[in-house]
Amino acid sequence: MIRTVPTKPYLDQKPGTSGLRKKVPVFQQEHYAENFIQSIFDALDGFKGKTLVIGGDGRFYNREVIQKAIAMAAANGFGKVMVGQGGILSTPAASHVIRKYKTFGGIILSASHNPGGPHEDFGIKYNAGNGGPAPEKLTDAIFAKTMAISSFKTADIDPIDIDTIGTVKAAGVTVEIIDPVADYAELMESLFDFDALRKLFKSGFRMRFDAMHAVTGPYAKEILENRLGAPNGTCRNFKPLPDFGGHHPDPNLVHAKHLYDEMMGADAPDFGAASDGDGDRNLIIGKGIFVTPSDSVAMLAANARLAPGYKDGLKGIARSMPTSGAADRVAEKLGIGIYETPTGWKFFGNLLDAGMATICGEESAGTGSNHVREKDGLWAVLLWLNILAARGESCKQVVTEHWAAYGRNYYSRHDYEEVESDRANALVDELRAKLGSLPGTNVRGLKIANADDFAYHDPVDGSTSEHQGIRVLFEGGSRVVFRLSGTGTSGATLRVYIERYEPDKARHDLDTQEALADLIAAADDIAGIKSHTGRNKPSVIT
Ligand code: VG1
Ligand code: CO
Repeated sequence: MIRTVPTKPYLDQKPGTSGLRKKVPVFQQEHYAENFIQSIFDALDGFKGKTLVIGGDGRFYNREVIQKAIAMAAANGFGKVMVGQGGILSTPAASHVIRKYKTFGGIILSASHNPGGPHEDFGIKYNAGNGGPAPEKLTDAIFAKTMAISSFKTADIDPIDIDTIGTVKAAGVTVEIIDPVADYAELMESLFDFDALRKLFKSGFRMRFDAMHAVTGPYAKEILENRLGAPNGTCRNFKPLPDFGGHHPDPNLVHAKHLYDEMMGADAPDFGAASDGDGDRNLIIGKGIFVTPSDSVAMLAANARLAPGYKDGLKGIARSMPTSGAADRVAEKLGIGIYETPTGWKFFGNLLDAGMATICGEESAGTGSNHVREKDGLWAVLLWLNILAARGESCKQVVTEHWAAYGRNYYSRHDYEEVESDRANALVDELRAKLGSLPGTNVRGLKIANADDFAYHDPVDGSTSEHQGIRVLFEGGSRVVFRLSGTGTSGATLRVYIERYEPDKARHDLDTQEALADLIAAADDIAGIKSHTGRNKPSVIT
C-alpha cells in the first residue's frame, strides 16, 4: 500500500510570514503539495507512531490536500491523525488541539486573509508540538528539503470520509475525525465569565459578528448564540464557503466596510466584530468607534484581569515591531516586561513557552495569549465582551478612558498591493543604503533621531533574525516603518506603518489620517513611495 514516488524540486517553496502561500493553480501542479508536505516531514525527527493534527479553513482545494496529507502521514509512519470534521479547524483551534492532546504537531491548510477559489490563494503551514507556528529554524530546514527533494511517500488508500465524526484505520494509521468546535469552546469557557456574558446578552446588549464566510462561523455561532444566548442573527456570513463568497476574508476597513458602516449608523448594535479566513484575526468596532488593532492589544492587556483566565495578572506583553507603542505604556504601568518581535506569530512562541509574555499582539488585527500559540480572533472578541460586561461600560467609554489615562497613539498602515517586485525591492534597497545618513536631518519639519533595519535577538534561544523592517524614528517618538509583506502571492506588497503619540487629552478626537498627515508626507519624501511604486495612493488604509 505504501509507495515511494519520484519527484523533482520546485524552487519556489520558501515559507513566508506564515507558511507557504501560492495561487491554487500553483498548488495544483503535479506533486506540488506533496513535495512541500514531504519536506515538512523530512525536516522533522521522531514522529514515528505519534499523532498529527490536520485541518484547514475550508477554502478551495482544502479537501483534496487533506486527503493527500492523511495518506502521506500514514506512509511516513505517523501512528494517528486527528482531522477536523469537514476538514475544518481554525488556526487557534488547531493550536489548541495540538496542545490539549499533546500531539507531535499539526498541518494547517490556509492562506488566512487571502481570497480563496480556483484562481485565488491556498496555503500550508506546520505547527509544532507547542501548538505554535514552526520557528524560523524549522521553516529554513523545510525550505532546504524542498530544494533537494527527490521522492515522497504516500499510501494508496480510499479517500477518508472526513464528514463523519469517528475513528477509522487505513494503511496502519488511525484517523480520528473530531468535532472542530467542541475543544475550543470548552477552552473559552475556562477563560471567560460566561455567566456574566449571558447576563449581558439577556439585558439586551446587541452585537454583530461577521465571520466573512470563513472558518470562524461555526465557532462564533456555537459560542455566541448557542452558549451565550446572543440572539439568532448575531452572527452573519457564518457558513464557511470555499471561495468566501467571492470576498477577501480580511477583516479590515476595506473588506469589512459593511460592518464599519453599520457600526457607525444611527441604529448601530453595541459591539461589532469580524474575523479572517482562518480565524486568527479580529476586527473590533464599538458603537460609533473603530478600535485600532494596536490599541486593542493595549486595552485588552490593561483590562485582562477582569476575565477569570487572567485574574492573576500578566507576566509580560509582546508586540511585533510595527505594532504601535500603546501596549508599552500599559506594560510600564503594570510593571511587567514588554518585548518587541519581528512580524509574524512564530516569534511569540518562545516568549509564551518561557512564561515571559501572557498577551501578544500585532497591528494586523492579531491578538492572543498563552492559552494557545497562535493569534485568536474569537478569543479577542470574548475578552472584549468580558471587559465590557465587567466594567458595565460601552466600548467607546473604555477606549476614550484608556486614551485619557495613557495618551493616544495615532496609528495607520498604508498598503501598496501588487507592486512590481523589482520596483518594491529597489525602494527598499535604496532606503537601506541611506539609513546611515538620515539621523539629524529634517523632513517636513520633523527631525529624524534614528533610522535602522530592525534585527531581533530572541532572548530565549539566542537566535537572530535580520532585515525585519526599516524604522525611521523622529524626535518626540513618532515613527514610520517600511517593510515588504511575506504573505502575498503576486508581486510585492509594501507596508508603511505610521505612528504618532499624543499625550494631550484635548487632541484625542482628531481624524487619524489628518493627525498623521505630516508623517505620511515625510514617509513619501524619505522612501520615494510614489516614484518607486508608480502609485498615487495606497490600495488599503487601515
Ligand atoms: C501579515 C501581517 C502579520 C501577520 C501575517 C499572518 O504578514 O502583517 O502581522 O502575522 O500576515 O497573518 P505580512 O508579511 O503580509 O505583513 V494571517 O492572519 O494572514 O495568518
Ligand atoms: Co489569519
